[in-house]
Amino acid sequence: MGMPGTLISVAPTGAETAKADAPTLPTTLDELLRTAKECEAAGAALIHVHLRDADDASSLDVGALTETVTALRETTGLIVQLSTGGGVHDPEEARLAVLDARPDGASLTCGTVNFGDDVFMNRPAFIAALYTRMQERGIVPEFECFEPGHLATVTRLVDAYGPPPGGHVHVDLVMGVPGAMPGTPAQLAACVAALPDGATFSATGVGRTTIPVMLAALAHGGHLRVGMEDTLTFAARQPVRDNAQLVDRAATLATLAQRPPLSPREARDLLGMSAGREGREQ
Ligand code: KMH
Ligand code: ZN
Repeated sequence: MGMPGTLISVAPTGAETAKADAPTLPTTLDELLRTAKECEAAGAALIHVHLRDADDASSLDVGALTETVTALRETTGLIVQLSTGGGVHDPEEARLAVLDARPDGASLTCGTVNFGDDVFMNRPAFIAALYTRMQERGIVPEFECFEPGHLATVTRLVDAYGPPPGGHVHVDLVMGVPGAMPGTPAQLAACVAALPDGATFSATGVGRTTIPVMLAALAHGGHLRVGMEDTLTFAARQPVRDNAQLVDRAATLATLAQRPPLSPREARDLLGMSAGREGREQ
C-alpha cells in the first residue's frame, strides 16, 4: 500500500481577527461560499466554520449556522465542520446548540487553555456533554488539543463514553497559541507519541509557527489545517492574500512529500464519515 494522502482542512475565518485588520477574511455567507469553492479547487477537503454577526463578532446563531451548512453542501463537496469553540466569551449553552445545525463534523476542544490575554474555558462536564451530544446526533468530533494534557482527555472520553460516530479518532493539534503549547517540531513529536492507538492527526501552527508545524506534521504522517483563522502573514512582511493561497501552499508541500491532497470523498473514508450522518445517529 502506498503512502496515504493528506487531509487539508481550511479554517478560513475564526473568531478573533477583525475584518478591518484582514479585509479578505470571509465574514459574510457570500464570502464564505466563494472562499470554500476556491479552497476546494486548491486542495481542501474540509472546512472549519465560524460565523460572524453584523458587528463582526462571533455568532453561534443556529439559524444562520443551519443556512450555512446547507449552502456549503449545495455549492461544494467539502466536509462541513462547525466550530463549537466559538469565541472565548461564547456561553456553553450556545456552543452546545451549534450541534442543532447538523453538520458533518464539529470541533471539540479537550481542555481549558490560556488564549492570549484570555482563557478559553472548557470544563470536563461540558466537554463530555458536547461529546455525548455528538454521539447521539452522528456528528463526527475533531478533538482539538491546544496543550499536551488535552490528549489525555481524548483517551478518557473514549474510554468513558465509547468511540465517536464512525469509530475513528481524529485529533487536531492547535499549536503556537500565545499562552499554550509551542509550535515546534519537538512538541509535535511529543504529541504524536501521546495519540491514542489508531488515531490520526492534523496540525496547525498559529502565526509564524505555521511552516515548521506543517513540515513536522507531514514528516510524522499527519494531516494539515491551514487558514486565516490561524495565519495572517504568508511570509515576512507579506500579509496572506486569501485562504486559497494558504491551501495552495499546503497542497504543494503535501504533494512534494508524496502525500497529495485527499479528495473530500477520500477524507470522509479517513474520518469514518462514509456512512453519512443519518447512518451514524444513535
Ligand atoms: N476561537 C477559539 C477561542 C474551535 O473552533 O473549536 C476557539 C476555537 C476552537 O477556535
Ligand atoms: Zn476554530
